[in-house]
Amino acid sequence: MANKYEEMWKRLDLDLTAHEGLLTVLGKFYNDIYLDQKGRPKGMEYLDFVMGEIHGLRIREITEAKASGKKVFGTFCVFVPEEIILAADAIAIGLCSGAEVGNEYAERYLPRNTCALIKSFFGFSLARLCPFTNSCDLVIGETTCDGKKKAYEIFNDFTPTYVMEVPHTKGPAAKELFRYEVERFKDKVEQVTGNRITGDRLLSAIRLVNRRRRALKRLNAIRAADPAPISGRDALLINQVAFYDDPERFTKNIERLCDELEERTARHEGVAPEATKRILMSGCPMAVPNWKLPYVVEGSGAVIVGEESCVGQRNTRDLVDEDVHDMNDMLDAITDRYMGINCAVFTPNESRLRDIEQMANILKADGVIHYSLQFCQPYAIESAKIEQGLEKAGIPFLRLETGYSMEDVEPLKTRVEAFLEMI
Ligand code: BJ8
Repeated sequence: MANKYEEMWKRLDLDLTAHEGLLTVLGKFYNDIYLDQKGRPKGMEYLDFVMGEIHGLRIREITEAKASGKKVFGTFCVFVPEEIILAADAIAIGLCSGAEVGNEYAERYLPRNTCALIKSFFGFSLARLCPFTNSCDLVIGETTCDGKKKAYEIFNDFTPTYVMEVPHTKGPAAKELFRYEVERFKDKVEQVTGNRITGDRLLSAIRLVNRRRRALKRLNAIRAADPAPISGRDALLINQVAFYDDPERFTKNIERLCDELEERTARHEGVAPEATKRILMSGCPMAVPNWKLPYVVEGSGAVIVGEESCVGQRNTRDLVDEDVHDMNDMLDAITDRYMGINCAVFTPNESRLRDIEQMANILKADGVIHYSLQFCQPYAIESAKIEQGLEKAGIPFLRLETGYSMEDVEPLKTRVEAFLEMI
């Protein structure tokens, strides 16, 4: 029987056969990693539903919104201010992908030793498997790492791509540059949408995105409880879905889930017994469906209690100041908030170490596992400094490098088990 979304996928120019294969594999993967968990909170049913419909209902919503005149912007980095997109009554979607798909296409343009995240977004797009990219009116790139910024030049030949300049230092000149870029981005979004971004619209978008961040911060805070009320896999999934879902609906559902988790905590209930080894993950962002390491860590008997990552606390820690009076104030507040993100592309980036230490203490982590994607120089190189710093602070540390393939699951498991034993 034909899938009820087949016509829509055809119109989006997907390769239907390959796409069906992808959904089958992902469905099985999701079952094994997510649905087989014991004692999941009831509120995760919403996330299961969203994931089940991620290429279906969500794409239909986006298609209908486009038919009514809305524009869609795809992003790859948490440095792109979503508030500006929403203020122009447009849709913002995170496009990073976490699966080894379409590598043979990606490698026609990119060196083999390119990080998996970059290859993956090329692969998904060139293999005609990503309904999100194909729904975009404009993709927004950024000059963060060298790999991404050079890849966008090529990507622009397939999908219109606009690039924001993100500086690599955090001094006053860098901040001024980014403030200019925020304004240039606002002009671009207004031009593409044909909608003027007024102060009122921008302020409500700031409040909306802040509400979502507050809900995610609340979730992070609840995870300090022992026993842990939610698994790291589920918390990661929530952070991943935040990039795709309608922000208002998502926030309501996460607030409800947090109510449930707080009740669980009060009853001293958790997903793993009290005193289970608690791990803080830190490093490169994990995009859907990059669930390998959390699966390995939790499958080895530990529980993940936090993510120092852009799909995690780096994306939620700071809010945009809402005490603003005019457009200038708001653009300044957006600049301040975004320039506080501690991505490894910045130098120096000492505040990231402080963040990790603080998270490890608040969340009562027994150890930190640092994850870098193979060929990601910023995170792999920075991990040496993180190791030194955590050693000084007496926090056990394990450094792992991996890609999206499942071939190294066993060696990873061996290293994680040895680490858990040691702590
Ligand atoms: S703010 S972490 S989302 S750039 S893994 S593509 S860095 S080679 S993803 Fe990131 Fe923005 Fe920074 Fe966050 Fe390059 Fe490394 Fe690949 Fe990476």
